[in-house]
Order: sequence, then C-alpha cells, then structure tokens
Amino acid sequence: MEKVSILIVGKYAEIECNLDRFRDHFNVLKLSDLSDINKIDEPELKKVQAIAFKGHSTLNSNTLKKLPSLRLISNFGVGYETINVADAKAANVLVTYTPDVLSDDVADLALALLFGVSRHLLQGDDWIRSGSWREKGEMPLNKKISGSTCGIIGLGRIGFEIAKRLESFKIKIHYYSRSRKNVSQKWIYHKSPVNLAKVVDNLFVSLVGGEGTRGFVSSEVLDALGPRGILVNISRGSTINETALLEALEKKKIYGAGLDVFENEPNINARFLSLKNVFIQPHQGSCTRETRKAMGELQFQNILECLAGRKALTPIPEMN
Ligand code: 8YV
Repeated sequence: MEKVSILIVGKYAEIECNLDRFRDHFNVLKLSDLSDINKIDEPELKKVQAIAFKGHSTLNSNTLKKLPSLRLISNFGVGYETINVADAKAANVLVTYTPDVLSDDVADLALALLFGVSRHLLQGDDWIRSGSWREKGEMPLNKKISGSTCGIIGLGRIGFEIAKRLESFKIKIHYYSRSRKNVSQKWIYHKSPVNLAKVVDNLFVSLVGGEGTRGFVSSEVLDALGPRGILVNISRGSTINETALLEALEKKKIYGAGLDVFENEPNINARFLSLKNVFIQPHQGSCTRETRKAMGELQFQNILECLAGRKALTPIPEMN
C-alpha cells in the first residue's frame, strides 16, 4: 500500500526530527524553507496530508491551496502566530502545537536574562579577561534581585513557571493578564500593564505573539517601569514597541533589558549591539537538547495520531 505523504518544513537538528521514524510511517517530502514549495512537483504536493512545520514563516491560504489533501499542520513550538488559523479552519486543516514541554526551559532562560542584566554578567566575564580584576580590583557594583517585586505580563504556562521560580528568590509577584487567574492569593492582579509596571522593580513579558499583542509594552509601560527597572522578554519581539524600547535603553529611562526575542529576527536592529545595558540571546528559549527532543516527539505523535484518524494530542485552543 502506498504510504501517506507528509511535508517536513524547516531546519531541524537531528535530535528534533527523527527522519528514519518518519520514513517508516510516511512518504516524506522535505523543505528547509516554505518559500521553496514550488520546487516540489504539483502531483507530489497534491498528495501531502500533513505538514511538520518549524520556523516563523507565514503559512496561509497561498500555501494551503497548493495542498488540497492537507489535514494537519503540526507546529514545532508553542507560538503559532505565523500560521493563519482562519485559513486553516476554512480549508478543514487541524493545527497542533507543542505546549508544556518547553515551559521550564523558557522560564529558566527568563531568569538567566534577569540576572545577566542585574549582575552585569557579561561585564564581569570581561572584567577578568581584560585584566581589569588584577589592575583595578572589584568590578563596579550592580543590582540586587532577591526580595524585590516582579511583574509578569501574560500569566500563561510560561509566565506561571517564571512566577514560581521567582518566588524562590523571595520575590513578590504581581501580574497582568486579560482576566484574574486562579493562582496563589499572594500574587497580585493588575488590570492595566501601566499600573503593573508602576509598582514593580522588574518586568517579564510572556504574552502570546500575533497582531492582538503587537506593541503591547508601550512607551507608557516603559516610563512606568522607570530607571531602576529591568525588562525581560522571552515571548515575541512584536509584543514590545521596539522603537520605544531602544529609546528607553539609550536614554536610560529603564535600567536595562534581557531579550531573547526581537522584531525582524535574525536581522535585529543594530542599535541593540552598541548598548551596554542589554543582555541579548538569539531566540534560544527552548534550545536545549532535551526539550527540542520532546518537542519533536510531540510534533511526531500529533501527526501519527491525526493521520490514523485518532484525536491529536495537542490541538491549538482555537480548534477545540
Ligand atoms: C522555537 C518558540 O524556537 O515555541 C515557540 O514558540 O518560539 C521556540 O520554542 C521555535 O518555535 C522553533 O522554530
């Protein structure tokens, strides 16, 4: 019997995508970038029933109309803002994602970013390598985190994990989300991100991406955070007004920022590179071998279950 065709899209590390196992079950077509889709012959495309999707390129009706047999888009990642869900629904295509398995890693990195900025970890490293420790003695004093007050904008799975970790640093938790969450009574809810930013020492952004949250962290929020405040973003670059953020950092309106995500990745705004008050990372929140393996496994299981006519493990909420 002819195997069902699937299309694997994106640049995967070996541990993220077990190609042999995919090939045991399916006829596999591969693309490292969705924009190359026309390199595959039309009759082959017409047979594709599922896409294993990795990356952040736009996937909408332009692609879907080339794939009339498609039943599933299985996303590698928790954020799926570049997949047009309305177009997928209209084409009767299910979308799945990989929540939970990456929350710990992303939350871990969020705390690393906070300490990277507050304890000047890069400058400390350089203090040794440049010989300053020997020549000048102690490095300049920095900023205490334990016992402070932190705010979290967006208390989803990852925001929740960040808050739990912060509590072990004797930090008081405040948060903003669309509605009050059923969480510890000690965590204080704010209806407005500006009011939240006014009362906290440091602020984490863990919103979902997409048009609904574009520029959500505005210049007003940054002003409210103030010159002693650190901003950490592990969500999407789009959730912060990046022009306002660059200005706030350049004019020292905030203390600093720890950023794993940017607008226009990987060609980020060059102004970030000359700033000393940022600790920046190349969107590596979920980039541990263990977590990427788990994400790949969940992506595969979603395809296996769905194409066998069973319930997918983790459909996106809009599909329920
Ligand atoms: C991945 C992510 O880097 O899960 C997400 O939404 O941003 C990251 O875990 C990405 O999805 C892989 O392309």
